[in-house]
Amino acid sequence: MFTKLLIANRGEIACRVAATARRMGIRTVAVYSEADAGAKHVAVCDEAILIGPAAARDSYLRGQKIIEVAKATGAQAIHPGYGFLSENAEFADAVHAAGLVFVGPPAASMRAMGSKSAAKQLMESANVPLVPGYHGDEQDPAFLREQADRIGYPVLLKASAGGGGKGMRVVERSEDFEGALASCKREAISSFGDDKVLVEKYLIRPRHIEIQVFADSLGNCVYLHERDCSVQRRHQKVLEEAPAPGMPPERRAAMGEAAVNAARAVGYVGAGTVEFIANQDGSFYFMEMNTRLQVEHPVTEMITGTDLVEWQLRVAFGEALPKQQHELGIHGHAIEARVYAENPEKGFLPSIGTLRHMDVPRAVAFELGSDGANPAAVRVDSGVREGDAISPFYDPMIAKLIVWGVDRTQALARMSQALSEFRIVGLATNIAFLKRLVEGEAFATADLDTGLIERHGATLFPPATPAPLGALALAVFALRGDAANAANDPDPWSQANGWRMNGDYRRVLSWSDEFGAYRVGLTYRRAGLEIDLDGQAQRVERVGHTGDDLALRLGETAVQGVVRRDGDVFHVFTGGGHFTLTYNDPMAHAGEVETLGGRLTAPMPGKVVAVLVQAGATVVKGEPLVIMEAMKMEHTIAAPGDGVVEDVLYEVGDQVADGAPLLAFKAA
Ligand code: MV4
Repeated sequence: MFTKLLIANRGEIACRVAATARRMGIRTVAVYSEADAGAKHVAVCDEAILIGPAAARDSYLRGQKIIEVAKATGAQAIHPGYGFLSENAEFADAVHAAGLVFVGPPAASMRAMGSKSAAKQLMESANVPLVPGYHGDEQDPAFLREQADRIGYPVLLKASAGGGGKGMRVVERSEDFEGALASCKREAISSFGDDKVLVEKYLIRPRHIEIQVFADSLGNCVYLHERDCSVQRRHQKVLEEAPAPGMPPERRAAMGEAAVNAARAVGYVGAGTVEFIANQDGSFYFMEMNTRLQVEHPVTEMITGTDLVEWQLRVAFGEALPKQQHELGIHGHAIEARVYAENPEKGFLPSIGTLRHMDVPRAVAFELGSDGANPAAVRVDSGVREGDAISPFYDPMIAKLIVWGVDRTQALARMSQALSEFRIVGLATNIAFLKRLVEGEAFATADLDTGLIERHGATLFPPATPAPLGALALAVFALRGDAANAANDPDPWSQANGWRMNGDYRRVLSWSDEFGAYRVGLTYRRAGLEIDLDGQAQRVERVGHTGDDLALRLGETAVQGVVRRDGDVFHVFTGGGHFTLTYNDPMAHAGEVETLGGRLTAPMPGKVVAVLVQAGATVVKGEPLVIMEAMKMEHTIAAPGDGVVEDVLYEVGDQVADGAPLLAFKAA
């Protein structure tokens, strides 16, 4: 086996490959750009070499430089991950020419699958089912229109050199054909430099079902079953799962064998994915083959109890496949969600920023797989850590969240729970969107097709709602740090029961968000705390906390959640939602307090409603000392600096005149 592997990638896939290499006792070499100097993948590898500036074309796409680094560090093999150079035949050739091993398929297989129409012609001869259509070299418009009439409308025009949905046109009627063809050719020539077009029967509400295949260099080739990747947005996968809901075993075998035929037809070696498009009735057709390991490979690993990167390394080293077809059963169900730094409410714009806070879901106890494999029930593959910035130079993926369940129902429940535990502060994410997707009727009932997200836009992008009282209550308790140390903190201020030295008193705290200000009234009674907002009042008390979770009882309702403070911004995660509340801290105006020779005087006539310190207390700048009520407002008299309160001159309930000295204070 190799002793040293260079990983020619970054982010989560580089970390993921490094994890397997380490487990196999293979040393790893990372390459990184200037923007990634402090990145996680650099930290997890044994060595790391800078290969250029931030831009991918000056770093991760510099094949020759990468090969030089491999040779200089004594790496025997290069793993390309996915994206970047992973499907670059010239790079694969150059790696071989340098006497190194490219962990992936032969360059010839990449080239064979590179052109859509060439691939389809090859598949036809390999008995792989194709969508009824024409993908030959004849491009005469009248001829192509005859083909479309023969196929039957609606038909789909596709640029042969196209991909990812670019350069496609749906034609509903024969009379529209030649106009659409001309438009499709214009786009193809400008986008791909090749205006060759193919015509296909247009599938309505299709599903995207792909088969993981694996071939070794000794002639063995197996399929590791299917993944349903229908939940996409603009040809970007969002959720993936294995196995595909509702897949009958005989169809699974037929698709698997077709995929193996496709792989054999191009002399494939290594991990590959054959993508099919399927009708709702299950009929399936070859779409394309991806000659690399895919982002969504973990769902396959979880249901088959395999490590596909280990398979890649063993096969690249010349070993036989670790398992044969009959040893590859399906155990349970796995779902993957791609967590991105993007803002669904703003058209999924990437959200650049720093992960000021990142809670990842706790891995649930292992479950025994059918063959003794232990798929971790919750897995997070991530290339970033709390405190990292999401770089604007690359794909804004934060992590892949993968869950396993004994069946789809359990996997769904675990995904929903795991997404609730995935809390990020510092930039916008798609987590709430993913949660709405997973919990939505369509996905939950496996009513899947590639148009799901588009069709359910209204429920997936609900208008933002004002913070509920429960969220504000959680923020109030977090303000006091109740979640942390109320039990043993003598400071009367921090007691959540709010009881004060004498009598009830009420104060108002103010938060705001895009909906405006929330003036939250807190009335401290001997019986406990009452919270009110817009006239709605409820008793509230803390009933405990587990870890970071605060648990409150609001009236008769249980409220649970986590609050993460980022300065004056309170991020309240509760009920599956995330509310961003900015605290309007009256202390912010502490400077308005007059101090005469160390005495702190009343800024106006009023009533003392709280005395928070006793004579002799050592205090720090800004610490609340006395609260006065005047003109229906509350005024907190704060320590003007670090020092000692030498004397407290009034009690709760006392009326004080404007300018009256309230405390004797001695600055430190
Ligand atoms: C299709 C199709 C319907 N009918 N072909 C999109 C890009 C490429 N993967 C092929 N694609 C499609 N080809 C026929 N004959 C619908 C799509 C399609 C799609 C396919 C898979 C996953 C997501 C998709 C999103 C939109 C359209």
